[in-house]
Amino acid sequence: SAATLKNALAKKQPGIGFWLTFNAPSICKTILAGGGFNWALIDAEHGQITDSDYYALTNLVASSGASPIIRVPYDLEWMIKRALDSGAHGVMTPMCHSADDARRIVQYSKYPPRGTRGYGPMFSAHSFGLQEKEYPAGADDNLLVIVQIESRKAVENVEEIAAVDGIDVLFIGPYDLSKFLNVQFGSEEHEAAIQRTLKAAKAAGKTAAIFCTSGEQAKMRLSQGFEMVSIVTDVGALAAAFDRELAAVRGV
Ligand code: 3PY
Repeated sequence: SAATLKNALAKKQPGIGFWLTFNAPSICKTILAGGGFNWALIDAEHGQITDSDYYALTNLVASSGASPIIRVPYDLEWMIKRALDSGAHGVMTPMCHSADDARRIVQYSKYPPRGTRGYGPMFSAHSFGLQEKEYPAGADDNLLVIVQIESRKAVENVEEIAAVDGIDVLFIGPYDLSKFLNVQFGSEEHEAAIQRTLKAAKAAGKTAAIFCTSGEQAKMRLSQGFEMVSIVTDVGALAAAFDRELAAVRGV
């Protein structure tokens, strides 16, 4: 299961994943049981997930054959370190606004001499099916560094961000993007920013990715050339199913 997503992307297969926000291995396992995903996002930015949940969730996702990606709350060195040390196959940072931000994130994600990641591979090895001593040699190359493009400043700098060596994926956060652009979700300006990011990623040979809220939307993005998409969040799917059935019984 090691590096499932990275291998899929290298073979030009779509990376199809979902968002986990509950700190509940039982929910995670239920979703993964059917198979078919090549990544899952463990959300410690907006989700109910924190450091002490990481290890169980990364290993559970990896055991199903998908790549566990952790979204850290912020792009701080210690946060990235704790995510990677817990067995994430990739780290996602919110709010990357510039090439300087991107270079810092790469630095935090790589061991010396490339970067400044501290040495502590005792637990990171397990989700790759490796022993501690086998992990460090491949870590810099196997881990995905994923930055979110979700602000006006990020879109203005997106070609430079895409060119930063060590950045693997530009991941659009469309909800924050609409807020930071101060335009309606789905408006012409919103879509233009999305398309500019897609183009910049492709021109730099990086993976273009976007958060979606349905399989249909994700399919549409794949047809536009995006290579990595999420379909739903655990909480979103659960809430929608309950709303729908409650409305049915109440007859509204
Ligand atoms: C956004 O749409 O802003 C995201 O980051 C997805 O959670």
